[in-house]
Amino acid sequence: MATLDAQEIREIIERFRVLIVGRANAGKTTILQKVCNTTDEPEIYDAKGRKIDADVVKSSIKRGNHNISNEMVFKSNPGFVFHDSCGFEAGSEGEFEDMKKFVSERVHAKKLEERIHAIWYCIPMDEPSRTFQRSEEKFFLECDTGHVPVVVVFTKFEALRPFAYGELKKQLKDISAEERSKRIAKRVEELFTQTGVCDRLCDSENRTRPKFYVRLENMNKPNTNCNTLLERTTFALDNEELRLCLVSTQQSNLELCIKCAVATLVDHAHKLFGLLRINDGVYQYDIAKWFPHLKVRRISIQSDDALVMVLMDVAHQ
Ligand SMILES: Nc1nc2c(ncn2[C@@H]2O[C@H](COP(=O)(O)OP(=O)(O)O)[C@@H](O)[C@H]2O)c(=O)[nH]1
Ligand SMILES: [Mg+2]
Repeated sequence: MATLDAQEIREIIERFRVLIVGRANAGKTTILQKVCNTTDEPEIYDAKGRKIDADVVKSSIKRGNHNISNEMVFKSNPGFVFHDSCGFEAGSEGEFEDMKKFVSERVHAKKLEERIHAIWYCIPMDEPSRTFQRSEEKFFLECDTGHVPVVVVFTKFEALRPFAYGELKKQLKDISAEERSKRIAKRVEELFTQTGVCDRLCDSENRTRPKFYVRLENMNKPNTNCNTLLERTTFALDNEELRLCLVSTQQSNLELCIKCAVATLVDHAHKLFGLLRINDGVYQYDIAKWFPHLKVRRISIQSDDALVMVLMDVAHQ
């Protein structure tokens, strides 16, 4: 296929379509707002593209009949279309079946403009004992997500800290602030592992398994972003056109644009010069040396004659 530019690809795929799943209050809408750089409420359209009054949607959600095929679009970035599962855990078996049908239809949709390109499954961490509930179990056990990547988002991750702090309180007296935060961070990791959520997500019985995990915290605060979610989603897509569509649609992460541009060029160069065995390390060094926050040095490892780069993020030292 001839190379298409971002604009042409966007015309074919039209808009990047995401299904966001998770119980009520998981932080779904907050994530979508961050991705679209806005604090506004989205506009809602039905499956036929007719705008629906926001108050009508709100009251029908309250009554428990939300339509997953409704499209949410933020004025600040109409290149994204979102579908919200809207807390299906509270609903009936019928509601779950509707969602299952919608997912299956839309991940395999023949019409490109109807297809879902990514699924974000949100699991909030503010109730660590309830990370994997019946709704999660059913979704991962039964839903057919085809080739569409599912990225699991552990939301409100900072909520684990007070639990860790509460347990360690006595030990934390009379030690340095640095040591204190180290111990809390370690306990947070232990608490996270103890939830068993990752094991359950990867259970071999599951029909759907996540391609990546992302931890997000403090998304309710102004100076935070969803860059890791956008990045993981980009690299979870198995198709370069789709990746280009997502990266050129999102407008909040310039670093991601650079990463993808470089990664794609390096990949193409490898295909072209593959036989010449150009070393990855050479590229890494030549690219990394241009970035001011990276200190780059070469290390030569004799055993396999490889050139290994050590990138030290000065900002984190
Ligand atoms: N502490 C904390 N609160 C959050 C975070 N993300 C969202 N919230 C809050 O959680 C509540 C529910 O968020 P919302 O996005 O409406 O959840 P939704 O029901 O899944 O759409 C709101 O009060 C948000 O401000 C987070 O990362 N940390
Ligand atoms: Mg919401």
